[in-house]
Amino acid sequence: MDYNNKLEKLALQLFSVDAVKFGDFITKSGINTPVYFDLRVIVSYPDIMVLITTLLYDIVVKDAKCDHLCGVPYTALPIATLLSIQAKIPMLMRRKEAKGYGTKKMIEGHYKPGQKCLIIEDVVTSGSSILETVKDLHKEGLIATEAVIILDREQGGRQNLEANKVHMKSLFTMTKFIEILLGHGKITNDTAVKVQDYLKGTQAPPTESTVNRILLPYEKRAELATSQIAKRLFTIMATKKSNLCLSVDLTSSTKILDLLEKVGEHVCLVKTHIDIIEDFTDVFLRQLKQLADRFNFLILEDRKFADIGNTVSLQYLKGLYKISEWADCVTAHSLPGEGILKALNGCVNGVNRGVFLLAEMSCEGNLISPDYTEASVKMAEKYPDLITGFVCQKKETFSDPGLIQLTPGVQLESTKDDMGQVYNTPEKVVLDNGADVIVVGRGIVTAKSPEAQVVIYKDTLWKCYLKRVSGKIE
Ligand code: 5IU
Repeated sequence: MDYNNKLEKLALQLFSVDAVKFGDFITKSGINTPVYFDLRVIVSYPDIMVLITTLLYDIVVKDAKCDHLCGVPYTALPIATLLSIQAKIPMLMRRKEAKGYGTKKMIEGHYKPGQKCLIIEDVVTSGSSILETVKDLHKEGLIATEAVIILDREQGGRQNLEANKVHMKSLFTMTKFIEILLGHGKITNDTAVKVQDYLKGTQAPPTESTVNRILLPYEKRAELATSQIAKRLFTIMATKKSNLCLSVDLTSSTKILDLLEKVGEHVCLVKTHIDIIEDFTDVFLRQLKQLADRFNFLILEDRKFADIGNTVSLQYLKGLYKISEWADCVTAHSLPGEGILKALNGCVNGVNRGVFLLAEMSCEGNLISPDYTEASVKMAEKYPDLITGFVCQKKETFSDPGLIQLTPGVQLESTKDDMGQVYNTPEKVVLDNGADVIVVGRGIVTAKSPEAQVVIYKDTLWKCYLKRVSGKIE
């Protein structure tokens, strides 16, 4: 029997066991629908289970390059089990609720961060169930960018999933399914037209996660972050009520330490350019670390690594500065490709480290194109433990709510410097452009009273953030 015959057979069998019904129904989300799928009943029909498994195996699973299969609870769980056995690919199980005791683990089974997981689901409407599973897998450092499903209701799920970087393959679209039933005289033309009209008029709303990066509070995003450094930074931001990163572009170590002594309590992150300091010593680093501990901020070395992996690894671990030993995170260009992310390991001597990847720059005439930005975001997806976020200027650049948008080029007035730097206002970058952590350098450092100015920036930026998450914009 060829593929199309098997599909027809499956559609007819599903119809005959009432896994699909026509009439007037109300869906989970409260909308009326003339067609209703309930695939939970298929566990009572071993022949149908076998047919579904064979088809899913043939179209996707047999060629899938994945380390695990994971069914979306509950209907897809037995199907995932059968596929796991047939393909000899280990399965993972996602809980619906976290255990009430012990670890709050949502994913059962043995796995390692960085492994790939193929998602199995029965019916997709908005795609939100798959996205919940993806989120839980991401939290464990697993990669989930592919899903295979039985039926796509064609109500926006595919688009929602694509927007969240999940590619879906289905056995049936609703249109195809209806066509088969109509062709076999199982439903009338009227019913088929009703379903088609319904599909045209009823698209599921975009799922929460395609819009929520901008509207979610930092506490919530800490929970969604995979990178440990992103988690810590979000938590610090929420605790200190500060989304301000101070860029200490000063060439004297004592001046840096004096400044941080005065302003450290107001910032969540301190950004350094270690190679501009003229009197650098190890003692400076120790004192910087002590300030970071005392005032609870993280340190970002803005090294903008840009070489081949081997050189970057040496620049990161060795030399005078031994950046990996003291910087919680660093910045890196995506220009050299993935080798750079392999060099910047997410864990150095048992301590978590992060990377902000450059996806855009604030200066006029920079050569970064929209394609380059998109490719940088794509490249980061494979390194969920390492990537803390992106240095970028626009909210559209990425959607993952567990990642941080670090935006430089900010002053209270929009201006420029005489070497191409472009400044936007706090309102513009937080409310319009999606900035999560805002980098301010000269706006504070060269002010007459940095200790007064830092409070102004902190309060202004935090107010913008509160307005943003209140949902009263957009
Ligand atoms: N920085 C930018 N723009 C960028 C990137 C980094 O300004 O696109 I990537 C750095 C440079 C400087 C700091 O260390 O952020 C901004 O300092 P001022 O606020 O003083 O311009």
